[in-house]
Amino acid sequence: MKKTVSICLAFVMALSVAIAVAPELTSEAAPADLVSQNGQLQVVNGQLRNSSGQPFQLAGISSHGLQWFGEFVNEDSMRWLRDDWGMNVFRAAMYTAEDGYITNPSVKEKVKEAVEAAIALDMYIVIDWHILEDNNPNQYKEQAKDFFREMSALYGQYPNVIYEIANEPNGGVTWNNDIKPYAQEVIPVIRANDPDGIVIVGTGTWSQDVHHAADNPLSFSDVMYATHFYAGTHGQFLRDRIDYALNKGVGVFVSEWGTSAASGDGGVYLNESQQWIDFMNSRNVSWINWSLADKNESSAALMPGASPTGGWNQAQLSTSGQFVREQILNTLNGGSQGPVIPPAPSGLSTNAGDSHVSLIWSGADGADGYHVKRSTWPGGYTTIAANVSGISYTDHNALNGTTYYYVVSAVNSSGEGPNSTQVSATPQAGNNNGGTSGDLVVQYQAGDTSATDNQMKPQLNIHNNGNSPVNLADLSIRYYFTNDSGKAINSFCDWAQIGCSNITVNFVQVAGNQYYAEISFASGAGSISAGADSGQMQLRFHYSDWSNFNESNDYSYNGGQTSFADWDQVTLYENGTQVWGNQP
Ligand code: IDC
Repeated sequence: MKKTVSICLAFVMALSVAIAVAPELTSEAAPADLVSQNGQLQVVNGQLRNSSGQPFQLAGISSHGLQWFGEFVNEDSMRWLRDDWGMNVFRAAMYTAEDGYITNPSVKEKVKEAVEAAIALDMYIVIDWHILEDNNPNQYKEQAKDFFREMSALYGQYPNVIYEIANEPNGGVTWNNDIKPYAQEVIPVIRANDPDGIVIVGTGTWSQDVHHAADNPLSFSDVMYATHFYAGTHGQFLRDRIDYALNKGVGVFVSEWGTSAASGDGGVYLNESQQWIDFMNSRNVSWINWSLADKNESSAALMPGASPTGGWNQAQLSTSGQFVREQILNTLNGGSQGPVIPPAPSGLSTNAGDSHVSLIWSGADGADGYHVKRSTWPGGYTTIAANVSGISYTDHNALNGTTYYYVVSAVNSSGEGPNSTQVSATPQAGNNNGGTSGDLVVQYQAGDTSATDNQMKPQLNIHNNGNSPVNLADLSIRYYFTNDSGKAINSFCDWAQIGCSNITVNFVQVAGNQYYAEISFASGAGSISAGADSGQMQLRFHYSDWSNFNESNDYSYNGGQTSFADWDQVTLYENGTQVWGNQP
């Protein structure tokens, strides 16, 4: 009887927690830059503004050709892009030619899926009529009119939708002779269903001739003109054309750009891309990167084989993808709005010791720290440690024989994210040999902060949070890096408290240029007592010809960490079982 009552009470309390939390979740799902806050966008004096007339910027990514890489376009991937990349617009690129809509009309279903996902996710969505090989938009003008008639009829009432009616006219097609007349026929079709939706019109020479449109603009309101650039190919001349158009009060939208050369490959050209982004952001010009695909070309944001539904870690993003994600976060969330609230930490696990419970979890993107919460029943948690800076915690305030329930949340300056999945543990007297997972922590500092000199200097320490000693000979550490030039590498140990002669470093090739240094210990290294440290190990790696490394793309390198702190981008193994860190 008593048991039933307490379960009921727990259930009621859990329910009331859920009810109390619900409104907060709703407001979290609507950060300041999404549709519910900004409504129907408008163009005023060439500037994109929200429904209340404030200047407004969109930043996001485009699909690759939906006929080839449509699998990456779905509500899950778009939710991830919204929450982890902080983006507020997605572009569905529906090729007309090259097995696209003209010969394969079913690709339209993907466009609908993307639009409906964007509506559900409170994001803006560009419907892109992706002409390319078919250089003149008039070639399939009737199909374009039918398509946009249907899209605007279906979705015109939603402020989420933006129409891009001609991706990139090219091949001698001019604004005055071809593109403007085409737009004058297609836009009224859209306007019949959606009187105020934003329309982006491509310009000549693969959407580089925005100056021609600026000299002879359309008379419709809420129209913008496309400029597309690829950072390895297009530079100042094209920025000058954008300024020319903006100075004439004509709206410019960079609805496609790449970090690569114009082929979609080569580079990547991150310095040039940064210059472009600084330029666009300083002028409040909206931009969309090419492309969300795992194709083996440098402009693709994902590494080959990446999941089609999001959840990508850094290693699953290409150099371009990592850069673009950062840029979107900086552009939309770096200002007064602050960073996005971090997601729930994943992978929380416990290890029950004697009068203590050790916890370890995986870092959440964007987190500055973690709150550890506990309860003696599954709900109603109390915070037992706030703003923990690492990804582990040992609860020393635990009674043997009591079952404790734990969750962890991530926090940053914008607020606290949701709780992780709950885990439980019951400490027991004499419980010292149930494995040390969660008790051991690897700490790291960068011994030199130059990512491009001829040495890597990882400095490491193993801390034992448990209450029994751990044999160093049972442990090994992996430090992950890219061997960019593929040359032979030598290692040195400059100093180690346990004695350099007790440390062995082996370099292991995982795949391609992906390597790790495996650091293992001789029996002479001894053990780490409960609560104690291995002490510093100061390592140094260099190429046998002393040429320079590029550490900036090394998973385990963190040039910003110049004093010892927990570091989960190295992994630790005890008798072959991983007990710390996240593999790349
Ligand atoms: C490229 C793709 C590439 C594909 C090619 C042909 O990246 O994989 O094989 O199209 O369809 C554009 C176009 C865009 C191009 C991109 C890179 O809008 O479709 O994608 N690009 O070449 N304009 C300038 C560059």
